[in-house]
Amino acid sequence: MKILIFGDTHLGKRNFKIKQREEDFENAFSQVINHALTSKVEAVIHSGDLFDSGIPSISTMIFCIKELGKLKNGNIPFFITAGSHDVGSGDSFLRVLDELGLIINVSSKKYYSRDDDAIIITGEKRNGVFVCGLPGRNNQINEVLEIARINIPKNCFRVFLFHHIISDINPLFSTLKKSCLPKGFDLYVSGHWHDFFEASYEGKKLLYPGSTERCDFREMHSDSKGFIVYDTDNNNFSFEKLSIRKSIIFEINCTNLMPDEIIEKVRKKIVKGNGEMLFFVLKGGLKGGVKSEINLYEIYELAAEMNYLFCKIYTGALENPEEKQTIVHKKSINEIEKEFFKNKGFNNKETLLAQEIINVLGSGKSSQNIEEKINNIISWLKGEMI
Ligand SMILES: [Mn+2]
Repeated sequence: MKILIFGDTHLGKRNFKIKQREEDFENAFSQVINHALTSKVEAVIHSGDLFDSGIPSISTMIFCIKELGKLKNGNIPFFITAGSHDVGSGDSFLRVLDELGLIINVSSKKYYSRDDDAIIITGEKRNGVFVCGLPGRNNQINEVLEIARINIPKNCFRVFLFHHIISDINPLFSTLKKSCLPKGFDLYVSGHWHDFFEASYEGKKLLYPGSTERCDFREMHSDSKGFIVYDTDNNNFSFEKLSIRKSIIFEINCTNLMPDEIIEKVRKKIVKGNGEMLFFVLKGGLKGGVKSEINLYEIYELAAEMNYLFCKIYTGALENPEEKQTIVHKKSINEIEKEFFKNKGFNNKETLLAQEIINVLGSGKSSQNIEEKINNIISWLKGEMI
């Protein structure tokens, strides 16, 4: 049995504000759906961030409904968990797709219930594949998993689906302790991390398919966007690369150059293109003049003439001559927050209160701790502010 796994498709994203980039994201999505249909997989699993926003544009909705309709006609179930981008402040378009029978959103409320101190998680089984999991937006995820109870069915292939970063990938961005994951599944699948990543858990594979297109400049360096085809008979998989628009990045050392010389150096790099995205990262310290003298518009025009989709020049790492002596003072988050609220016109007391609220809302600590802090805020409000 074959299962196709992909995620972080971010449909509707207008990368660099260019219409063609929105189409590129759709194109990548269609390639995956076509592969699912032609290679006759038993199920498709999407690891979240189907859309770039909870309420996508009408044209994005129509595109998605048409594509998912093809899978439905082919009797291929589409399992998904809501990613961090799929959820709007109110409702999400995933609910519409769910009601239309186009997707099985295993992070819908109906799959969670309480039983005394436990949270019961259920899922769905189609074509011999059982999927259950967790939604992407939940900063209490480790606590939820500690009290979660799952009745894992037998005689089927069992997948646990989520949208969180485990510390194997990056301890700094990690939101889920791998050891908290439930045991007894045949495969673990997650999204949120936009590169392919393979780990293992309890002797089973834990896979991140990565995103299907490059979502921002940081991803422009990556040349392996794709999806996973998992074979349940031998527990092996292949990573299938997608055919996506090329991006070209040049780092230009501008040390001891004048603005005119930099423009010349950049222009020489712009040979005939074929719809690629072109990036220049300028580095080093100018010999004279200032970086605002570099006419970016002139270069952008040349890139358009030479048939690039678009061109962008980053000058953030380029130093004006007088800046070389500047000592960079690293600010703490606390200082940055204070400055932010000061600029908003907050007084000292209001700033302290705002920081305390950020502290409470952003904290993933135990509910007892939060209760204590909220009580502190309330008594503060009573005594100080009113
Ligand atoms: Mn994402």
